[in-house]
Amino acid sequence: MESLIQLIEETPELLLLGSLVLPLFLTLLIVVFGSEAPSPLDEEAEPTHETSVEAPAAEAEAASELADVAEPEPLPEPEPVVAPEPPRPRARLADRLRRTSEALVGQIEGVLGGRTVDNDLLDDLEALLFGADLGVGTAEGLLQAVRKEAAGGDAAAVRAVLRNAICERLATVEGAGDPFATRGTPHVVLVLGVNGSGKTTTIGKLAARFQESGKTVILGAGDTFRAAAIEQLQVWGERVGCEVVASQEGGDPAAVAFDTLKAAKARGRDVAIIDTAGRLQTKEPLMEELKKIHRVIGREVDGAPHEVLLVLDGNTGQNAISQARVFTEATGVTGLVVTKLDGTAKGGVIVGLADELHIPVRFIGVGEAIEDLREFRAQEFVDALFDEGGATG
Ligand SMILES: Nc1nc2c(ncn2[C@@H]2O[C@H](COP(=O)(O)OP(=O)(O)OP(=O)(O)O)[C@@H](O)[C@H]2O)c(=O)[nH]1
Ligand SMILES: [Mg+2]
Repeated sequence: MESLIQLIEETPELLLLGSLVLPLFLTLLIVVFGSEAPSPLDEEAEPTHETSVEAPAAEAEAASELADVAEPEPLPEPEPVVAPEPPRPRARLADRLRRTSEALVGQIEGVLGGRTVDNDLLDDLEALLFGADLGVGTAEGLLQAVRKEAAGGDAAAVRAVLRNAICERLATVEGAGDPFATRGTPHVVLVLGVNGSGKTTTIGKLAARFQESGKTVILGAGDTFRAAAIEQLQVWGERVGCEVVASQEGGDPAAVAFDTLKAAKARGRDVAIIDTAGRLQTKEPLMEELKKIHRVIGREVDGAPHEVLLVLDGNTGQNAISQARVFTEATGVTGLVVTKLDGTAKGGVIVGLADELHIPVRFIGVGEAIEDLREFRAQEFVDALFDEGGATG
């Protein structure tokens, strides 16, 4: 090393030469090996295809290792399968008739207490029967039966006599045969009643029931008074899956009835049900309009209308009897539907209707759903009213 320093001191040209050659030598090295040398810029470069493939592979490997030791992830809960809504179980008739039942029979024990049937007691019983909206004549008739058959008897004897007497009266208005049997082509049902009695709702329920029994149905929106009434029937049509024939608001209801029957014939529908506007039985022009609808229907289909259903709101009590009288005179009502028996204590009116008018009660309405339209069966109705032995149905 000393001799190298001495040599440089003696020949300074050598240092100059070395300072020129060394950079050249270094440059040559960079040219030859530089491309393989890592560059600080390389770290910021976009990942290449190669790296993007490798990374997940590495991750997957790591994950699979973890999986060997970690608790397995719980599987996600399976999506609940949406099952079609099961048909709703029909409510017990006794539950739906609870308020009328309480008004009519529920208080008998309270009225009688430990007493037996005598004149004083008959006065109390009379008040009870009037409270259930049976009507004067019917209440009198029932009291007469109690006087004759339960004199000296107790509460159980009175119940038994009332039960039999009511059942006898109701049996006279039980419609004969299948209410969904058809008698024409199409079978035409005209539906009448005062405002809000439940006509349109009853038509919707009826259409559903006819269709369930395998019949095809067409509806006629003969209540042209309000656009909302037409829409209400159309909603039922959609719900039930049947066609609705309708005109503009304010159209002629007889023309709608005519169009409905034409459509029913053209399309081979089994049943045509015609809605009408609610009308007070005291309004003469409106009753005349009903007669016109009735005539038009009769001209279009032989023997039609095969059924003229008068819909009565059970809440109206005794007024239902006067409504039934006037509508029957105007249009020859063939059957009654008594609705809203689920929400009233005045359901006893059905006994009064039977007693005074003798028009068959085809159906009763005990709620707003399709299954709440029940065929009227006297025995079943009385069992529900007296609710002994857990009447069902
Ligand atoms: N709780 C109960 N409600 C009922 C029953 N029948 C009908 N309704 C309800 O009574 C109301 C009137 O029924 P609608 O069918 O519109 O009566 P409507 O006779 O067609 O009435 P208008 O066309 O206005 O004359 C509606 O809210 C129905 O849901 C029933 O049996 N029970
Ligand atoms: Mg209506």
